[in-house]
Amino acid sequence: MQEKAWSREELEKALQEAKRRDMSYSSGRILSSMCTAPHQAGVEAFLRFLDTNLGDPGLFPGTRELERRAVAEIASLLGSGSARGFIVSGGTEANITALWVARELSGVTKPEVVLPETAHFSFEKAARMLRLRLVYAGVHGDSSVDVDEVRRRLSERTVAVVGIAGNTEYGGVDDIEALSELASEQGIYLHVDAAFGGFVLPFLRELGYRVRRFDFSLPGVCSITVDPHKMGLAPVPAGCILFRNEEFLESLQVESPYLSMPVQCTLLGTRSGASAAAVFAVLKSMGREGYRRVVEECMRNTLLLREELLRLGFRVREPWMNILVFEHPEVDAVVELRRRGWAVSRTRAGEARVVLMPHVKREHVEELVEVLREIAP
Ligand code: 0PR
Repeated sequence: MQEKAWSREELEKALQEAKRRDMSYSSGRILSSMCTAPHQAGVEAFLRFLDTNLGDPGLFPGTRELERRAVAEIASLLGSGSARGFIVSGGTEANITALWVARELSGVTKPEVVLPETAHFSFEKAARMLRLRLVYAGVHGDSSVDVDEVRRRLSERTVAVVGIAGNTEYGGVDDIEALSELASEQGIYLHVDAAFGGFVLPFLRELGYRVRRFDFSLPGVCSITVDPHKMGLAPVPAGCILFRNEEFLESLQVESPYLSMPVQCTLLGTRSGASAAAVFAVLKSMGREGYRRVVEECMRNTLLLREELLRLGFRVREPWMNILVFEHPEVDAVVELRRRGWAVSRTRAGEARVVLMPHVKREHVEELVEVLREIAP
C-alpha cells in the first residue's frame, strides 16, 4: 500500500478509468447477463442500509424485520404462506445452503445428489465443499430433465434431487411436478433452482402463458433458490433461499453465544442488511403488476427477435422464457456479434445465447436485427 493518502482527484481518475472500461447495461449491448440495471428504489434503500449487518440481527432488528418481510413476500409469490429463509448473496450460496440442509438431514455416509446435466456450475462447487457425489441425468431435446432417468439414478445414497425452473443456458423448466411425486414417493429431498425463473414464471402464468408448476404448491418441494438480483431487479448481491418450513433451518444452526442471538443458520456470518432492505424496497415498489409489465416487455422482445431470426434463416430454439438460443448454418453469430461490440454468450453445444433482460429495449433488439441481417448470408 502507498504511504500517503491519495487526493480526491487521483482517486477519481482511477475510478473513472475503471468505469470507462466496463460495459454498461444502458448501452443495450449486454445480452449475456442474467443481471440488469437495478430498480432505483433498491439502490436508495441499499445506500441507506449500507452499514447494517444481519450477522448480528440483535443490533439491527428493523433491518431483520425487512428481511423477514421480503422473504415472506417472495414465499407467497412461490405458493407458500409458511416458507422460511434468508436473503443471501446469490444463487450459488442459496444452492450450497439447500444441499447442506439435505445432507445434514439425511445422515448418509457417501451422499449423492441426482441433478439434470443442465444444472448450473454452482452445484459443482456445493458438491466439492460438501463432499457430495453428483449423479447427472440427461435431458430431452427441449432441455428439460428426463425424469425416468432421474428415477433410474436414485440409490440408497441419494440425499437430494434437484430440478431447475429456468436453466441457465436455455431457460428450460423441468417437470417439477413429476419430480415432486417421485421425491415424495421415495422420501427424498427435492430442491428447485429457480434462481432465474422464480421472478419470471409466476408472471408469465398471470400473462396467460402455459407454464409448468415448480413451486411450494407441489408437496415434494423442500427448498427453492430464487434470485432477486436477476429478474427481481434488486442490486447485486441478492439471492434468496426458501425452505418449506422452519424445521429445515434447524439442521443449520450453529451456536453464536457472544452475539445478540444464540444461533445462526446462514453460511455467511457478517452479511449485508443493505441487500435485504433493497430487496424489500424493490418488491414493494414493483408489486405483481410491475413485475408482470417487465416480464411482458421482455417476452415481447424475445418473440420479436425470434421472429426476425427465423426470417433471416437462423435456427432458433423454442424459448421457454426471455432466453433465446440460435445458430446459423454458415456463420458463427457469436464471433461476429462480439466483434461488433455485442456481449453474447455461447451454450456448451456451441449455439449463440442471448438473455432479453429489462435493460434490453425494443430499439436495441432492432439494432441487433440490423447487425444480424449483415452477417447472415
Ligand atoms: N442457478 C442458476 C439457474 C443460474 O443461472 C445461476 C447463475 C446460479 C444458480 C448462480 O447464481 P449466482 O451467480 O447469483 O451465484 N447464472 C448466471 C451464469 O452463471 C449468472 C450470471 C449473471 C452470469 C450475470 C453472467 C452475468 O453477467 O451464467
